[in-house]
Amino acid sequence: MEDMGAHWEGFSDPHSTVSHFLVKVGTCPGCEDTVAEFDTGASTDVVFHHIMFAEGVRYYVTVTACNMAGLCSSATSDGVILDESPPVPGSVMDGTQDRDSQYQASRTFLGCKWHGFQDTESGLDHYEWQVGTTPGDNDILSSQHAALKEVAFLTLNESQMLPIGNKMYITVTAFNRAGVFTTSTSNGFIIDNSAPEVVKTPAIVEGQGVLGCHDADQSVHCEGQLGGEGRGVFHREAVHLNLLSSARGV
Ligand SMILES: [Ca+2]
Ligand SMILES: [Ca+2]
Repeated sequence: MEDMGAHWEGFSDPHSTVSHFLVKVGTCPGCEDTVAEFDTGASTDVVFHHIMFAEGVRYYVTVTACNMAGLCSSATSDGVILDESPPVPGSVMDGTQDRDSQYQASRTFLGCKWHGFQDTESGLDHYEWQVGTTPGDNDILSSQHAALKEVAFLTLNESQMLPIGNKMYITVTAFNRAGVFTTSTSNGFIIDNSAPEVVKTPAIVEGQGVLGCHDADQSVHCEGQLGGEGRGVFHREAVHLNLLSSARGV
């Protein structure tokens, strides 16, 4: 960063007019270790050319106003940090569970979680998130402001129902305090609101049906001798519940 400007106002003297201003820049309030104090005349704007301001360092501008009588008073800015580098990208998960989801049943819920964005120079200011049918797009949900929490969600109304079978991607943009941003996109999710299909309805005949079920990878795996017609293997919870109901004669 080579150029930085400063502007000031509000200096007044009830007894005589301000004759000139003195300006200096430093890395602490009132310091001049970056730009030695110089006279700007009556100008209340100044641009520092060809000064190598370092990233991530807070610079303070001190302005001193002097009147005709040679009396001066000073004021120092609260500082400015230069940051030209975007935040480090993070990773975005579809859905608000602890793990990224690939499928979602609801057509009116949009949500995501993210982590890993950071900016060591100026820090993060806020996030924005959007949803599209291609990575980085926003044709499903336009950009929404998100505070410095690593989760965002909203409920759509019935007229905005999410499409079935189209992969959708969530993009999160992290802004640093200098307004420089970086984006990361999820690997996508698909709406699947249909129940699993039962290819062959299991039948339990008294004395012949045996069912054993166990949990495998969040889906339930049932296996057994069904109605004397051979072994069947069924996946997914809905089938599992139906099978158990049948097995218990409910
Ligand atoms: Ca930065
Ligand atoms: Ca996903």
